[in-house]
Amino acid sequence: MKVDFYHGHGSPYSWRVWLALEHLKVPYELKVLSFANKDTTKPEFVAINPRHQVPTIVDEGFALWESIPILEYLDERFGMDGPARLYPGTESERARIRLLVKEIEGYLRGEGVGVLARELFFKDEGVQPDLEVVAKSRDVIASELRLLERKLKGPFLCGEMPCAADFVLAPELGYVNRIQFRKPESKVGEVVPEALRAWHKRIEALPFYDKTFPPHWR
Ligand SMILES: N[C@@H](CCC(=O)N[C@@H](CS)C(=O)NCC(=O)O)C(=O)O
Repeated sequence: MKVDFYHGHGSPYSWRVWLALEHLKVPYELKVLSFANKDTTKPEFVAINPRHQVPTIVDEGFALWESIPILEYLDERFGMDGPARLYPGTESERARIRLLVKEIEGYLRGEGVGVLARELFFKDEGVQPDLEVVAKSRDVIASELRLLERKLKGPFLCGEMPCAADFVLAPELGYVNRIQFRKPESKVGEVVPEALRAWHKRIEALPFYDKTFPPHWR
């Protein structure tokens, strides 16, 4: 039986889960919701997820939302006996991955990329971005990426294969590139360290990456 995966193109949270489903080779049914059409607030979706957010999955009648609990569930449900893991290794190695995930979520996204994207893309029509907020969030992105660069353990954040932390980081670099493309004056692309640029190229080269890329960003 396939897992239903409710997704919205461009959501960094949902993108994490799509990469993870592919990595684990989980059979899933992609259900794309349109933010423009307010699909997340329609009664049929709210009946599944009262918080009306993507990502949401339904596995044999069990509905789950919040990207990080979803990653942990998918790993336990499909990773244990499958071809790949999201949280591989010993107890301390798995704890390290959870720590990276938490830090990427809290600092890089929460205080950096999310703040910058809101400031540049999601303000009311005609309201100018606050340049102090732009500079501060870019500094956060720069320092968080410098820290993360040192966490690479080979080609990926936990070694030879990508893990949950890679799939939480990947949409953030996707967003940094997107912001740089649409708002070059932000100069945010310049703060990505060399080793993470190379890491991002390896992520982009994964056989399933391309289909997860937001179509309206092409
Ligand atoms: N903390 C949540 C955040 C999910 C989230 O914010 N989803 C947004 C898109 S980026 C959403 O579905 N918004 C639609 C709505 O609130 O109706 C997670 O990690 O999954």
